[in-house]
Amino acid sequence: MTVHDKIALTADDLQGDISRHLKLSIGKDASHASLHDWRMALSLALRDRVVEPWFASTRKTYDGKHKRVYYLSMEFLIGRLIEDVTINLQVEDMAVEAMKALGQDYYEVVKEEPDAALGNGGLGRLAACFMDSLATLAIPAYGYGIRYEHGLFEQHFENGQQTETAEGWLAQSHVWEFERPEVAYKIHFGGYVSEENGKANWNPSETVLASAYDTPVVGWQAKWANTLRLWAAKPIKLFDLESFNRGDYVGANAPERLARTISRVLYPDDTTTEGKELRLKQEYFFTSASIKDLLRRHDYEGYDIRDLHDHVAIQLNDTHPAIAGPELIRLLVDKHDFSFDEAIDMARKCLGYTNHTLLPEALEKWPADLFARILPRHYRIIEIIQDRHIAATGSDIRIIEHGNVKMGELAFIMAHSVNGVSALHSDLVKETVFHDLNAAYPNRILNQTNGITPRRWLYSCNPALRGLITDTIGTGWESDLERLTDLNAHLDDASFQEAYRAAKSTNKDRLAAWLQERSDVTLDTSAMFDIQIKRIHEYKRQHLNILETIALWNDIRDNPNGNWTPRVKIFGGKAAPGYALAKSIIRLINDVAATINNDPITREFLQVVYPENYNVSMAEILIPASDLSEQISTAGKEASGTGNMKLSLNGSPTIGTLDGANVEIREHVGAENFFLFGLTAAEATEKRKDHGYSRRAIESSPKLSRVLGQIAGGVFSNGDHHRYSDILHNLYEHDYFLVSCDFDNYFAKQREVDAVYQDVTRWTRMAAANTAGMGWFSSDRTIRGYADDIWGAKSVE
Ligand code: GPV
Repeated sequence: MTVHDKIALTADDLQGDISRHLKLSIGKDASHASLHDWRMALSLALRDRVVEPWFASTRKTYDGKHKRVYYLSMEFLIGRLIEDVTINLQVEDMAVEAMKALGQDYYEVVKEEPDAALGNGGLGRLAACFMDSLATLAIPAYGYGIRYEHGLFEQHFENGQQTETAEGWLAQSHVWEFERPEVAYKIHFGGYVSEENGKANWNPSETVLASAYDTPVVGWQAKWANTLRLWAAKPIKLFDLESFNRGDYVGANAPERLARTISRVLYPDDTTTEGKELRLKQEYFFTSASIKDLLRRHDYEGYDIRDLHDHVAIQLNDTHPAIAGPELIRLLVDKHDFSFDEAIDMARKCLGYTNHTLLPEALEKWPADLFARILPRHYRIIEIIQDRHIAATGSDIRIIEHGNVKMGELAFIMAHSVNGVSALHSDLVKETVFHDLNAAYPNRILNQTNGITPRRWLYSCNPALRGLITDTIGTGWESDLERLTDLNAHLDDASFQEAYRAAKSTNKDRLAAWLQERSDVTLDTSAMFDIQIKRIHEYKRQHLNILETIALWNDIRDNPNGNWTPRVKIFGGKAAPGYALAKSIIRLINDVAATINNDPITREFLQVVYPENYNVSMAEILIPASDLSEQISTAGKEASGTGNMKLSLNGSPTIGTLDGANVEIREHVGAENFFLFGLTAAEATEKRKDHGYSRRAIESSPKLSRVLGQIAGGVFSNGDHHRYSDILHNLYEHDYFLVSCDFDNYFAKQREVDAVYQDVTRWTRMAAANTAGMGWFSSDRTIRGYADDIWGAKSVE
């Protein structure tokens, strides 16, 4: 049976469904329909086809009494959904045909869909890839998160500087979701705890309603579909009639405004935390609703609460939902008569925790007084967890320390399994942040190297390469990505190489056309496209990249008749609105771009572009067009990276450090197909002990000294000598991220890249070897690892 039989669909059916939805669901006549109306109608017609597999999956889970996975995440960075669904249902051709018959261009309609940007970066996108793989592997699962009214802010550049405006994806109706008004839980905050007959009783001072919205997530070829359940905060009382009658019309709306605030906006911080009360409320809000929901389902199915761990695996995506431990214990003790020991034991059997960073500023902690004020019962429970932990292990690690509640320690102690996200990162987790807890709980820490879904990050975003792969090795790789190694037999085949180059050049043309239309920028598509796309952060070192760009510009100017390899340096990424140094780096990149792009001497060799508002949809255009992937974080600081995987898979070799998953990427694609530079994590740690290292490194590098002198001299800032004093001061006086120490090595490696790029055969082989070697990085492999090692969950069928 093909997927089309399964969902009973032909292009005619689809066309009929679209027309019917346009008329009956949207209320528009074809002659008056806008692009937006067509998109709604198309989406609804596609959604109809997801519902059957969705119901069937739910039925099978109930009938087979299968264990369910609950993935709790503050972020799901989904992007657009139409293509996701047409790809997984394998109806792209049909959709194109049906829309054409209706006088519409499918691809124009697709472009009209706003990104669901309920996440900041890698952590949120990982959750989205995991949802795709869970459905593809037919593992019964729910994603639980927050239905933010405003996702990640929109980024604009004004005179090169980032400004932010609110994003409004929900200003129009979100057709993929189903509202579930009957699924709602009261979530409490504040108040005090009293005791009655030895039972604790929480008397909260504030209550909001968590109301469910479900989006089906269909897997490859509609084999299975799971649910993404997002919670919206609503008032328990819609409207204060008393205030209204008094003539206080603003006050009458207060209950609604207050409640709604909780799910209003995604915190735009990435790998830093903001100790804000509202953030803690968001975390508890969605975690409590999710735990209550899974307990209700367990009860509804008639299972004994004492068997919860046989039916439920809860994964905490970072510490943001770490309150799940105390919340589950609270419900078991206060509502189900468990003893504390029994409840702690049960919660631990259900919980797994994934750590995504070693950066100290990202390890969540809450002022104890704030925490105790918002969640008084949980605060008490955490004290009890801490006491039992100390009594059982003799460890002197505390959860509450120096007036803070430390969420990393809480998550670690409450989980039966703690994992890092790359081999190197997991080792460092054991050696550093959780050194002592690892000793107290040996074997609790394990590794699950991140992955990416090949459906979105190859099949959907790169039709040119998709076609070549299928022509070369046949189908099946889409859900068995390690089959890409079959490409290895063709790497030296001239016709394969030519086709591989043709695919890349199609993608570069597509990017060039997109940029021309969007920003009126013209790209030289024969130049190397050198891409760094990710959040702007000191440890990711976009400044290393732009400093190297300036040094190259100098060299070209000094010798304009040299044998230069033309390059386009492309940057993409947002800075947290409050992160001043990251914003300075953005401005510097834009300033340097303005100077270099207007230089007639270097113009044919070097161009810098930085399209504003990088997001998932932009990544889908940039990644397939990339020739060189910049993964240049300070070794030991990038937990994994996932953009590194997307770029390499799409035939873009990496220039990078031995950091995060770069280490494993290099092993899989072969060291000869990876441009390695820089200090190792161990060397970086040593270097930092070497007082005055940055000034010495700068002074011993003529190229870097010259570049920093130019910046200080105002070459890129219209003579303003102070515009970049923050960056300069940082580099000379401190440079924790070792930009100065890695600079010369990086510059030299870039010149090696230039030379190899001129050898077209060698370069093509390298790029294709990257594609061939990356199969292991499918998130299907990652999810199998979690299912086997952490969840004890199985594929159905
Ligand atoms: I903590 N990550 C993120 O995107 N946001 C965060 O708040 C935190 C971590 C990222 C890491 O920086 C990446 O190295 C990693 O690949 C990604 O999480 C997914 O694990």
